[in-house]
Amino acid sequence: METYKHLLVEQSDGVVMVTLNRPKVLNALNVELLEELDQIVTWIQQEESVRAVIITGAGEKAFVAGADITELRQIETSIEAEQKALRGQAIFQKIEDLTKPVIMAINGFALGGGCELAMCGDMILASDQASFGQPEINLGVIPGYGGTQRLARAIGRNHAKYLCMTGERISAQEAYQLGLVQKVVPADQLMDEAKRLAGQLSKQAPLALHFIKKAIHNGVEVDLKNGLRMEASYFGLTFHSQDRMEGMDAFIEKRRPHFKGN
Ligand code: CO8
Repeated sequence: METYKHLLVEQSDGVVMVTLNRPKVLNALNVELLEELDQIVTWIQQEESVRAVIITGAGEKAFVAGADITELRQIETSIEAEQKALRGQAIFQKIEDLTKPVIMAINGFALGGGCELAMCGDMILASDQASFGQPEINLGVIPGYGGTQRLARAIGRNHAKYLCMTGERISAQEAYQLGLVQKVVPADQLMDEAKRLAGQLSKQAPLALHFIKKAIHNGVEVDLKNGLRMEASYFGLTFHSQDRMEGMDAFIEKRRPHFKGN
């Protein structure tokens, strides 16, 4: 594994924790950090021993307070802005497409690019001190790392329009009520809960986890009939694995399954 300037990476028992580490600027996403994120995601995907991922932010205040506005200020043309948005989108997509479960542990502000990054995880766990929002409108621009698209899919068009058009921040509790966040926990319990959840996921059958992600991601983009067809096909594919024999044998033998990922 490489060493990184803006990321802290810890690995134990099949779980990798990536901490975005620019706390002086509330972990704002600059180009260097994004490229490092791309590298670590490539490594995570390739590394068989990694069975679950946690992404969080350094410090007590922020997960990520958005793209780095000092860098955005220097963009000179529409083409350059578009290219930078596309590059960030591609990196975020790579996170969403990881075949392993990704928990976003939101320890504070998740704004702009931070909210967009959070939405690329499989589940969002938030501290009760966290807040979410798409404040790009206050800068005279729109979300560029997927905010208009993933937010509308996550909470519906009207709530997404409200948040993007007003730029208002919402609390973790409100985000939970909207269905953006899956669980809110007291701030001092966030990392313990993220590790507990990651530990649980790291012991599930990897192929089945992968196909659940794929079926849900691909399924929501098509009509129900085709989504169901897709589900049946992925269901069939899980029957190629040793893990499904292990899961079913363990049930019959009244013991815990030991999934190996084959
Ligand atoms: N970029 C750069 N620096 C930042 C950012 C940011 N997004 N957010 C905070 N900082 C810096 C501040 O400038 C400050 O630095 P300094 O100490 O040197 O003055 C430091 O972090 C601490 O911030 P504050 O003093 O402002 O802390 P407060 O507690 O008073 O406020 C807030 C916290 C409310 C989070 C406030 O910092 C804020 O509003 N930040 C900006 C939030 C924002 O607008 N985010 C959206 C950015 S745009 C975006 O994400 C677009 C994504 C798509 C881009 C696609 C093309 C590239």
